[in-house]
Parts: sequence; C-alpha cells; structure tokens
Amino acid sequence: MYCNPVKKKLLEGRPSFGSWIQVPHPAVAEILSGAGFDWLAVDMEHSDAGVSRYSDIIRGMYGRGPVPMARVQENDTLVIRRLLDAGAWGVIVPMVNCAQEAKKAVQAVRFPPEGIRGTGFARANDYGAGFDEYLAASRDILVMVMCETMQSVDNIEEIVAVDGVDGVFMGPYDLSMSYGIPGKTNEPVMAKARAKVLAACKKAGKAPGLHHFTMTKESIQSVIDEGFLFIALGVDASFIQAGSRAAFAAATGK
Ligand code: 3PY
Ligand code: MG
Repeated sequence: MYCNPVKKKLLEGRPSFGSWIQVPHPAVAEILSGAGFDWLAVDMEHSDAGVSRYSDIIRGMYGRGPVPMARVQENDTLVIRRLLDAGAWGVIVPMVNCAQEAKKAVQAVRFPPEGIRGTGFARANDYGAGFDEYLAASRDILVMVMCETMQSVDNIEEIVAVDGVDGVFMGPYDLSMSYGIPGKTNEPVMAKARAKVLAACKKAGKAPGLHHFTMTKESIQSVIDEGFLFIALGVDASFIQAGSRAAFAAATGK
C-alpha cells in the first residue's frame, strides 16, 4: 500500500508521464486521473493552493492510479514536510541552483539519519496506523530538483552528485527567462542546456525530467528520444483552455 511505482519505473529507465494541477480542486485530480497518467503534481508554486487544499486534491487521485506529487512552493524544510505529511510521494523542488540547495531538499524529505524530516501521525501514515510501513517505504519518495536557471545548468554536475537526488526536472520557461529569451524554449541555447543536463544525469544515474508543453505525438516522442524519463505533459488550465476554445471555434468558426 505504501509504494511509489513511478520511482520503480525511473530506476528501470522507463519513461513516466504525469501532468500538472494548477486549478486546485479535487475534481481536476479525478478527471486527470482518468486519463491514465503515472503521476500528477499539484503546483504549489504557481497556484493558490495551500497545504489543506493539497490534501483534498490528492484525495481525488486515491485508488485511481496516479502517484501524488507536489511541485513545492519553495525549497523550505517545513513546506516540504507538511506536503509529505499530507501524502505526497514525490517533491519537485523549484530553483535548485547548487549542490547545497539540492542537499537541503533531500534533507527535508528524508527521515534521520539521512535527513531531518520530523515525524508524527499524519495523513501519509494513515494517522499512525501505518507508521512502521510508511517509515520503511518512505525511501521511495521521489526527490526531483528543478533546473531552471543558468546557474543550475552551470552547476548541474555537482547537483546530480548529491546523494538522495533522484532526478532533475527542467523548467523551460524559467530557464528561458534566465537566458534572457523569455518563452523561447526552442532556441539553440535551450537545446544545449537540455543536452548538458541529460548527459550529467546519465553519468550520475539520475532521472532526467522535463515539463513539456506541446501536445503532439511527434513532439512528445522527440522528448522521449532525447532521453527524458520523468515527463510532465501540459497543465490542467491549458487543457481546459484548448478544449473550450476548440469547441467554441468549431461552433462559430471564430
Ligand atoms: C518552468 O518552465 O519554469 C516551470 O517551472 C515548469 O513547470
Ligand atoms: Mg519554473
């Protein structure tokens, strides 16, 4: 019952596909779960969801398949602890720019002696009823650090060398900002950064991840061919936007 099939997939070198929840309602988790995603991350950085909302949203995934993850709002020990206590099986930590920051994220996730996560009865361990089992399985909680600045790309070798970092998740939009080319996620400098991160991950045996926003078969295949394993497909809000606009356009020709 306490396990993380996404981590298993990544360790086996198989791609896993997830998506992003920015419309913070359990119904969205229920609907996206029906699509078959391996995991779903609630975006705590760019939505107005708080911890109690997080618990409600991931209740919408329970028994439906996806592993609940959180893109946490910041690399903060207590923020991470509270989302894990709520039941997250993976954290995606924004703006990790050096080994020290990567270590901080790992420490927040792991119980002593590896880390400093505090323990208590919480939703994650069925309010204490699964205390021992959860403790044993908690090593499977996924730690994905985000590479989304030039500095992070420059320091990627030392970041992936940090014990307990499971993988690196690239944020193309912030990275494009950092390179001074806002929103131009396909420029050569971005491809070069992706190649550098992929090579570092491969060498260190860590899972490379990417937030991908173009929902065509060819474009998703090219991301898989590039070597990414932890792949976030789109965002709930964009799915609603695309579907609703297409419906209106089909009806009116506008
Ligand atoms: C980015 O593109 O900056 C992201 O954070 C994607 O999730
Ligand atoms: Mg970002």
